[in-house]
Amino acid sequence: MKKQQKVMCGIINTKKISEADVVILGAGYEKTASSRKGTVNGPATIVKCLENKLEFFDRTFKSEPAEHISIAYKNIPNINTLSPEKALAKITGESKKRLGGGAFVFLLGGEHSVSLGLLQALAETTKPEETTILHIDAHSDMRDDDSDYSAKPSRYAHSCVMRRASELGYPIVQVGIRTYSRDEYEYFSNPKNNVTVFEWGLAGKPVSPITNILRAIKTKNVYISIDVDGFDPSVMPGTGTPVQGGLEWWYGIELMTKTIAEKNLVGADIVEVSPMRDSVLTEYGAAQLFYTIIAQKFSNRFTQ
Ligand SMILES: [Mn+2]
Repeated sequence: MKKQQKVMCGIINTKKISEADVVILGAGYEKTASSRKGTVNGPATIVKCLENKLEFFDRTFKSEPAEHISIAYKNIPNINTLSPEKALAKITGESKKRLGGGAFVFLLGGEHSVSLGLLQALAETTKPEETTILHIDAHSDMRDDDSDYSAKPSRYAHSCVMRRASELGYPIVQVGIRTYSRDEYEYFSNPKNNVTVFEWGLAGKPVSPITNILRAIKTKNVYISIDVDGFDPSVMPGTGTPVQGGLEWWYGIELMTKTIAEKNLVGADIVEVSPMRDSVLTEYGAAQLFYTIIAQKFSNRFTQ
């Protein structure tokens, strides 16, 4: 008798990873996390929402984007016991494999350090100088190392990820930033480092207009890195190091869709989802962000 195929009825709609338009890579790594843990479960929890909880129909496009895009999920196993360097090497290797097959790679963390794995892979095919990272976060993540708060200092901790990306040559535009150290301040204030920071909540300028942010992205290519703590904790409560006064939900959605409509999105990640016992808001929000980003990226397939 023929073996019954499992019916794929969610937004993740294929198991053929090598043929998918979009490969979601699950990187549940959290070894350098400094506060509340739990991001190791982030990818699986977001994927569950994508499998059977989110609405298929997109009211912006009046269409079912997932019917026009093949989307696969691949978890990168056994990385949480590794050193940051070894975990990153695994993420880079897996990313290269999927990029080489022509897929758009969307990384789900895990802590923010995992983003560097995909950014390193992308740097091998396109010059980093030609891709701007649009970085949504409460934190600058521009430390040189985490020795000011960790007993075992690392230069690949989550709080250092954008410093390492900057050193690779990526221009960076940061949005929603509302806490940083002196070391980070000095780094991003130096024009040589090509970092533009849109801080939230400084006197007289609580929120920056989206047009100003788009103007700051000088390259055609863009990579979007979303730390969910960039959003207000009322929107994304399930995260390790929350900071009050973040991005409002519809502002974030509009920033994503307008950026992707104007630019060429080459990769993306959503990190720092740490599922809570009493709230599912964060994983639902992350799943919706994923679907919104992918729908906009592939919208020419279902619009005139
Ligand atoms: Mn953060």
